[in-house]
Amino acid sequence: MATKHTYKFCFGPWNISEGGDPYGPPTRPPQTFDWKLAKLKRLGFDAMMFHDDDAVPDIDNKSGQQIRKEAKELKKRLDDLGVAAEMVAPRLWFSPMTIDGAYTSNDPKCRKYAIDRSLRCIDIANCLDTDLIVLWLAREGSYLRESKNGRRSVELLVAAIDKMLGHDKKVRISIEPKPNEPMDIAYIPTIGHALAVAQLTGDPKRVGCLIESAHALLAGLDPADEIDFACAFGKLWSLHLNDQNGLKFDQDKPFGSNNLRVAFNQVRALERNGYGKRGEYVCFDVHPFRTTKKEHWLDHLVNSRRTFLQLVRKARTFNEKQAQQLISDRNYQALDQMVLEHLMRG
Ligand code: GLO
Ligand code: MG
Repeated sequence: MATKHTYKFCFGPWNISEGGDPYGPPTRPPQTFDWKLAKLKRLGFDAMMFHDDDAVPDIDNKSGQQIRKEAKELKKRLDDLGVAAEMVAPRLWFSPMTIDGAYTSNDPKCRKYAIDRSLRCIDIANCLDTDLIVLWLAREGSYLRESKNGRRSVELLVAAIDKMLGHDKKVRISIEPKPNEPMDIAYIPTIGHALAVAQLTGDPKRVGCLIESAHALLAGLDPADEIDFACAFGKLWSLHLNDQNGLKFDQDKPFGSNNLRVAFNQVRALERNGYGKRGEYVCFDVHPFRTTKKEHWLDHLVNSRRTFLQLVRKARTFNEKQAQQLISDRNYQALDQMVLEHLMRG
């Protein structure tokens, strides 16, 4: 029987995007960070996730002292609004220093930049009172395999993570795998890869993972299986729910938008593993469609949360006893129909 607990929700400032894509300019005017923050609580969310430069803009041109000062000012604003900081992620894919990768760049100066910036990111997390750092390894891969050495890249990743673990004895690192985009092929495409890398670090207990539904789908995997796999290791520390229509660009559609059954199975996996009971958040890494009008700007977030909660209800009212009988009888045809009818019932 599913255990009952309430979930806490989160999104990041980049989830209120302006509609630009590689083929055309923004379709909505920019909104300020303050506007986004003010909306968060009102929409039923509890926390915000941050890139280091969402928290401290223009971070590369500021001293360590200035960065900590601005992060503390942000913390005060978050406290006043009753909003927590879920995690901080070093945005290692914008700078000219990370054109050829960050931790796995072929240029030692660029690798040093990436590590130094990650340590500043940990300082920001400290000021925001979160011990969670997320590493989406955006440019750790290659456009052509001959340009890098895969074995060395694993060693460089481990060395970079070890530097972070050494910088702060309490920090936890969550690796967010993705198989491609922006790279042709990435080095850490799945949760299995992320957790295997964790084992090579100096303190594997403090290295876990973050699952994004769309990234699992892009790797040809079922996100629910990725959730169960990570939870079997006690390593699912954050979650980016969204949806994806097959092997296309990373679409970041609203949760459940493309495949309700796959979404239902993710929620069932979260329920059976007690995700959220140790303070983990359900984050939606979703984007509004490019066509979205200004007045409907936040609907993808509201809808994702609403779908999630309805699927929690569906997971909790799923007739497990009947399902077990069908499983014992090996009547998977009836089980299939039972799931469909359960999802179609109002
Ligand atoms: C892109 C990623 C991205 C990360 C975010 C946090 O595909 O999902 O949105 O989650 O930058 O590091
Ligand atoms: Mg993500």
